[in-house]
Amino acid sequence: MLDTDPEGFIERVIIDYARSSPLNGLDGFGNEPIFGEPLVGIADGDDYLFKEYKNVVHENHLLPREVLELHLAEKENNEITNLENVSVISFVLPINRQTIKVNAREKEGPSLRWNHTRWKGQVFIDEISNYLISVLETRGYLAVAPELKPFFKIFMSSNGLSSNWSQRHAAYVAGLGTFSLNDGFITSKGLAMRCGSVVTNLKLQSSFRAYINHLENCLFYTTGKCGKCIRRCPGGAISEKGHDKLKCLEMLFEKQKPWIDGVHGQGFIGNYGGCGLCQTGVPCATRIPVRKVTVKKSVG
Ligand code: B12
Ligand code: SF4
Ligand code: SF4
Repeated sequence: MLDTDPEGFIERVIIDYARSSPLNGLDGFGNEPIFGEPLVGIADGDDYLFKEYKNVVHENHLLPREVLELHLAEKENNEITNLENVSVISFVLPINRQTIKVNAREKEGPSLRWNHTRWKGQVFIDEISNYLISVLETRGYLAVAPELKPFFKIFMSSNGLSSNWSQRHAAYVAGLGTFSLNDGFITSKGLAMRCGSVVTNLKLQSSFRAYINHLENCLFYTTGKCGKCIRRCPGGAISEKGHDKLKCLEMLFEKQKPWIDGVHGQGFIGNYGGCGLCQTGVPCATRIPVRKVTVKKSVG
């Protein structure tokens, strides 16, 4: 199938792994899946948007081709050096609906289910990325998950915080969704999700982008209304001007700490709670929010 329908093959590998891997399980909650069925998109590694990300994300944001070059430079005596084609496989893992429902009831900090999703979910993202890499490497292709490499970095910048490989910006090129007022990435399965990506030299057909700008799926930008996430944020980090990353960071790492260390925090894991209140209890949590169209009745 890799020869005849490579895009379908990759999608199947990701979906099947998410369905069958024991690591996609919330062991504190009857082993319910952490994530539902993934969305998969493909980006052309030479898409012009990746060059724009040197301005829009960070000057050190890597081009997919640079990712493969850095990977090759790490390995000595590499047999595969062909960089004729560069593709980015991006995947979105929608958070379990029950976790979204429970977190939507919270007002000060994350629910236990969200907290476990933050930490165990990231372990699963690393595993699914490594699995996809092994599938591609055993078939003779280069494959790299940039976030798992030593060259992955997060910088403090004038923009707040930025990494040199932004998963959501890769997903945007791969046609999986757009950003929003709170910076969350709204996909066809909503913004309550986590995501990952793998860069490869396998030739793949890129996915269609069914949007014309990077804010199209957010009601605030399309209708001037909504702003529900502004009221959800316990740290005042979201306003009509957007998402204040430093306030968000302060909430996540400092202000929520006493709340999590107290009675609410029993059973919490990781070095911070996770929050995500802006991703739950909002109209874009599990879908692209619907714009209400008023049709005026004509008389006569
Ligand atoms: C650093 C970081 C943070 C920082 C900064 C967040 C941020 N917005 O960048 C802090 C600590 C605040 C944070 C908080 C959270 N994070 Co965080 N974080 C990251 C990390 C490691 C890097 C993000 C990055 O590089 N950002 C780059 C900057 C530039 O992105 P940006 O400012 O949002 O981008 C704007 C500009 O590009 C602008 N723009 C202007 N012109 C143009 C033009 C074009 C064409 C485009 C596309 C964009 C654009 O639009 C964008 C939106 O405003 C990623 C993992 C990764 N490697 O990607 C996870 C990640 C973004 N975090 C994630 C999550 C889940 C969270 C939290 C919910 C906490 C939690 N774990 O529960 C909160 C939510 C905050 C929020 N409302 O977005 C998820 C995102 C899930 C989602 N649904 O969107 C990620 C992708 C982790 C993952 N593997 O899934 N995070
Ligand atoms: S809650 Fe409303 S304003 Fe906030 S991101 Fe979702 S659609 Fe946009
Ligand atoms: S993650 Fe929490 S603190 Fe950060 S913007 Fe969302 S609701 Fe606010």
